[in-house]
Amino acid sequence: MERTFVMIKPDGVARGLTGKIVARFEAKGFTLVRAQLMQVSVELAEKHYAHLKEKPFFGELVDYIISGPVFAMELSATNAIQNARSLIGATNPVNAAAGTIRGDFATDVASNVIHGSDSEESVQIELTNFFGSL
Ligand code: DAT
Ligand code: MG
Repeated sequence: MERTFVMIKPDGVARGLTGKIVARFEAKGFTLVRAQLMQVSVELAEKHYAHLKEKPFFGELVDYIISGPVFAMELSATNAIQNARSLIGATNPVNAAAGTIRGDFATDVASNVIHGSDSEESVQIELTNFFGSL
């Protein structure tokens, strides 16, 4: 079993999509290990998106992720990282296939409803950043 970090972003929580999204992961075969509804601080947001610091949309991205509570999750499954990315869909909802979370619930890359870690290294960093422990 592998674990991954997934976060429903503020627009997903505000639109009442949390239950539907968690159900999709459970239906696929993921186990929910830990979860918390939490407010992201500016410091955590800047750390989480540090790799995008030079992008023109960085400020907007930080403002968005702190705009309301997020639902942070640790999920476990076989090939959890890749399976979660497949369920989530392409970064830009325009390119996200129907049946994926972004394909079904989002239209705009700047508010694309959900985050999923992209590597074992980012899982470790993100679980630590969001839950305070591995
Ligand atoms: P992903 O979330 O699919 O891993 P990423 O790590 O490249 O994608 O980018 C993180 C987030 O940054 C992404 O979910 C939405 C935002 N983002 C990426 N490209 C963007 C763009 N061109 N304009 C606005 N926001 C963007
Ligand atoms: Mg990413």
